[in-house]
Amino acid sequence: MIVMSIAGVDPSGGAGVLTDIKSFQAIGVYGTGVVTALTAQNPYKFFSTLPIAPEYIEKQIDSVMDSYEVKYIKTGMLYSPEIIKLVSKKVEEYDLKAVVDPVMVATSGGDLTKEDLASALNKYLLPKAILTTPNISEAEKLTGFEIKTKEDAIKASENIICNNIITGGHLDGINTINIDGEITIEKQELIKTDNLHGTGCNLSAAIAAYLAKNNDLKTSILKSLDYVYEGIKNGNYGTLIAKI
Ligand code: PXL
Repeated sequence: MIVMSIAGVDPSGGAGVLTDIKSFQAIGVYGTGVVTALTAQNPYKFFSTLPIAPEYIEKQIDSVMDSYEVKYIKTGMLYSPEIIKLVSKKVEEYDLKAVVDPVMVATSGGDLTKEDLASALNKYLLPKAILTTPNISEAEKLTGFEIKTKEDAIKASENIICNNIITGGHLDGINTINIDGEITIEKQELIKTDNLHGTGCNLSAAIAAYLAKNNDLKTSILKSLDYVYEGIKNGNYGTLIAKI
């Protein structure tokens, strides 16, 4: 079971490709990582971004695919519409099952995107994704709806163009799951902490890993919510305790 993260690098290891690989490892799948951008940051401060040329991202994907059989991937920070288009092309070319974390703004407020990415995600990548995992503000950007209540989240969820989970860290712990139009509300207790950097990355990585281990989509989502929750409870350092 080989999975791939296509995402940015956070050198402090809490978000992006580095933490995705830790989650893959914790759940028991072999992780590969394609880098879309370097960042200079730590959990508290974001300094800058250096995007990788789309042609070189393509080369990375091709070189992994040349020797490994990868079915499930997760995408994180894609930075620009050009990179989104490229990733969408490769998803189609290799028939990849993509869990898309529609990263737009870092928890620390950093520059993770060049411009408005919501329309490029909606146009190019989400139509080919098996799942997207927006938080509340990303779901608002994808749909144009304001989300203040559970009912708002359900309405937004029904207007995202692929299966989705709208995570509820900023909605009282109410996670809204929509698989093939069927809504499931999964409420989690909120943990008081200021260390949430990279939790979204770990959620989508875990879902790709559980899918690669032959869990169905709903089971993969529920196991991953549990995995990230346990990680946060334990200090969110690499979310190391996985129920395989
Ligand atoms: O959590 C969003 C995210 C994704 N990818 C990278 C990041 C962050 C947040 O900081 O740094 C590389």
